[in-house]
Amino acid sequence: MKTIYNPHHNLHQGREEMFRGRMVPCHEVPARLDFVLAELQRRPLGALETPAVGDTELDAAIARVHRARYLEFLVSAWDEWVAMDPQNAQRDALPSVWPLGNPNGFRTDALPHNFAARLGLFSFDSGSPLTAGTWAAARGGAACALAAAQALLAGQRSAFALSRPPGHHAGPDFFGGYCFLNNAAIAAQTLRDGGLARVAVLDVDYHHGNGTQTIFYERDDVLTVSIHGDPTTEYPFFLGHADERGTGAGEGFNLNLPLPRGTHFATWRAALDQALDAVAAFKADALVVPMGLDTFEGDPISGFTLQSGDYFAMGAALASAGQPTLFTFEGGYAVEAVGTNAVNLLEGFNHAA
Ligand code: OKP
Ligand code: ZN
Repeated sequence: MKTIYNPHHNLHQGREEMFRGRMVPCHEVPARLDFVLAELQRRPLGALETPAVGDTELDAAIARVHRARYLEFLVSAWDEWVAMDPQNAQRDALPSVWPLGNPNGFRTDALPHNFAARLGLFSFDSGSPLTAGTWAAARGGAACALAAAQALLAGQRSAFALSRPPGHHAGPDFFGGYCFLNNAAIAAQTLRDGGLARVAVLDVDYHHGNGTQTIFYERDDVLTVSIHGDPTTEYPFFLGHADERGTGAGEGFNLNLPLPRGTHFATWRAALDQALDAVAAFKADALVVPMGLDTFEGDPISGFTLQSGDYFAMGAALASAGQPTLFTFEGGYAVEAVGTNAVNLLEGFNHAA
C-alpha cells in the first residue's frame, strides 16, 4: 500500500482551543502525523510519497466538494485576520458568534463584510483555530486525497492519504472539529469523477463524520456509513443519529451506527459487520475509510476501549469488503500510540487483502 503524506501538515499548528470556558492546548498536533510516519519507517507498507498533482486539477477537485464562497474565505482568512490588528499575527483566529441554522431566523445567505462574522458563518465550533498556515496545510491534505484516489483509479488495491488537519467534520461550506477540507469526500468525489459508479465511505473515527454525511446526504451514488459515539452524549452532538437515512434521491444511502460511551471492541466489531453488509448491498466499486484512531482506550477525548491489537482485526475486516480501498487520516489523540494503532490497522488490511 502506497502512502501519500502531506509535507505541509505542520504549517497548521493551532495553539489553543476553547473548552468549557477556558483555553486549553490543542489536541490536534503535528506530532500525531510524525508518529505515524515514524512507525511507517519502522514497518513499511509500501512506497512513501508526497503528492504530485497539478494546481489546477487540485483546485478543481476541492471545488467539487466545497462551495466557492467558503474557499474564497479560507484563502484570504489569515490575511484579513492580521489586517484587522497587526497583533493578530501572534494569535490564532477563533469564532465567537454564529448564525445557527435558518429555522432560528438568522440569515446565512447574506455574506457579512465583518471578518469575525464570516469566521462564525463558516464554522460550527470554537475548538478549531485557524492559523497562518491552515490553508496551505489543508490544501496539501486535499492533494494527498486526490493523489490517493488517482492511485486507485490507476488500479492500485489500496492507498493511504496521510495528512492533517483531519477532514471528516468539514462540510460544503464550514469548518469545525479540527477539520477544514473534507479529504475523504474529495477522494470519494474524485473516484466518482474518474468513472466509478458507486463509492462507499465507511467512517471508523470515534466521532460522527458529519461533514461527509452532509456533503452526500441527497445522493445515491455515494453511500455514507459512520460508526461513532452516540451524539446524545458525544461530539459533534447535533448529527449522527440512527434515524438519519438520507433524503430525496439519497434516502437509504446514509447509515449511522451510534454506540454508547464505554463500548468494547466486540460490540464495535459487530457494528462493523453491519456497516460492511451495507457496503456489500450497495455494490460499491470502491471504499473510502476515514481512519480515526480515537476509538483507542487511551484516547484523551473519546470514550471507546479498543486496544492496539484490535486494529489488526479492524483492518482485516475492512479488507474483506474486497474493494479498492482508500484510507484518510482523521482523529487519534493518544499521540504516542497513534502511529502503532494506524499501522496495525493498515498492516491488518494488507495481510488480509
Ligand atoms: C475531531 B475528529 C470543542 C472541542 C470539542 C472536538 C473534537 C473533534 C474531533 N471546543 N472537541 O473527529 O477526531
Ligand atoms: Zn474523532
